Amino acid sequence: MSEYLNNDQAEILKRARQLMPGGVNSPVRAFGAVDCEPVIVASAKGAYITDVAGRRYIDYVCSYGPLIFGHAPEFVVDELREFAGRGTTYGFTTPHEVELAEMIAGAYPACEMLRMVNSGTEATMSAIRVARGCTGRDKIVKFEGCYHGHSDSLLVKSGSGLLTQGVPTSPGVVPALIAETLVCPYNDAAALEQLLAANRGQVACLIVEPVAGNMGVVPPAEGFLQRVRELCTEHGIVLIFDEVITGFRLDYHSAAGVFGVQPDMVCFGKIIGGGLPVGAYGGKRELMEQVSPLGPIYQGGTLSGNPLAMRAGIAALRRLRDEEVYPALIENTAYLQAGIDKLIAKHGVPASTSRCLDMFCLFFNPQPVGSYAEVMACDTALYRRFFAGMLAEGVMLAPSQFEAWFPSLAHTRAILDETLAAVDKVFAKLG
Ligand code: HOZ
Repeated sequence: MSEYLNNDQAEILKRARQLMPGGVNSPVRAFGAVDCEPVIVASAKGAYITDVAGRRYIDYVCSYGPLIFGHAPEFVVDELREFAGRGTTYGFTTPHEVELAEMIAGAYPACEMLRMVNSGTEATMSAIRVARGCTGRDKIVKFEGCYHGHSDSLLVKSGSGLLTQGVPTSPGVVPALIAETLVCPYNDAAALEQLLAANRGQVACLIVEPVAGNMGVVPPAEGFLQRVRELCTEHGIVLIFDEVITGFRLDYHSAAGVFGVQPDMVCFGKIIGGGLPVGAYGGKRELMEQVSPLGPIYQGGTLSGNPLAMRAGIAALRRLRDEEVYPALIENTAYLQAGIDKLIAKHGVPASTSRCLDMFCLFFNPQPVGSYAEVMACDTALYRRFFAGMLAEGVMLAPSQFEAWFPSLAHTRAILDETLAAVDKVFAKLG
């Protein structure tokens, strides 16, 4: 048992493991890839999470992206306090979902109409259904190492937890569905061109994370997204940007705004709920008008547009409109990267860093990482040792080499310096 685990944690874990597979509700939380006992979180505030034993960690997981202002920012908590007493779910339309939908559509030109759902998985699953329904085609294209949630069609050569568990295509997905999912190497426009030429007239949609954020952080190569856009237009394929991580995180206008490429459809996730469980999918009016009850393509949900999640999202997006937010977040992330780069050089650690604006990753691969193959070449055993060392120093990283780091605005310069001091110490022991 690791030294940071006290009896209470052990007891909770024992009970958890009796009832939930691996003791968790999402595989990455089992800490299997880092050979540690999982941390059981009691609370979180700002840049810190605290476990049930009272141990505090600087948190770079930040719920995998949505906590741009850190944990439990007062303005979100106040909003929730104000609205919680008015009812937590109704099963009817509210003004809140209209307000949030207007904010999202106002920031994202391709998102002319949208539907709120409860998670990124629901959003991507629904978007591909719309694309298939509208085009009458069955095949979809995704990229190796990109993760779009856990719906059947998308669990093929997937990133995130599937990479971490070493099972990129999940059993239980019927072979007939796997056959409809064409997989292409990320950042390889020539391979995509060939794939589409070989499947002309059969592909409904292409789904892509504009910045791959579920195999660490792999930014799009120069011109890659532009070429993807051109090819989709040429082949009559619905281009879907999965902006579950990048939407309102990279910029108020999301990755589409940053790279100047508008998709036909877009999926959002936890960020538009200010950290509450939310997702949304949307796109061109002619596509979204095919969704029930306007059109025949069915999708619905009792909790969709949940009033509390909408209020938290509205509160977060209002703050995100502040001009200072993104430059400050990018500055924090760049500071962290520059500090780690210096320490890699100082200690001769076989690692490199990757950053796209405010998304960051430390790869245990000495070469710059720009593809799935290069991600797979990372030394995961070394990451395991690094992770354990950082945890012992009070810094919480994602328990997998294949996840991004998400610094927040609550990560002050002092906290970042404390993190870098921890990296310095841990790197010194890795040699
Ligand atoms: N990469 C995942 C989110 N995009 C990690 C979270 C999870 O699977 O629980």
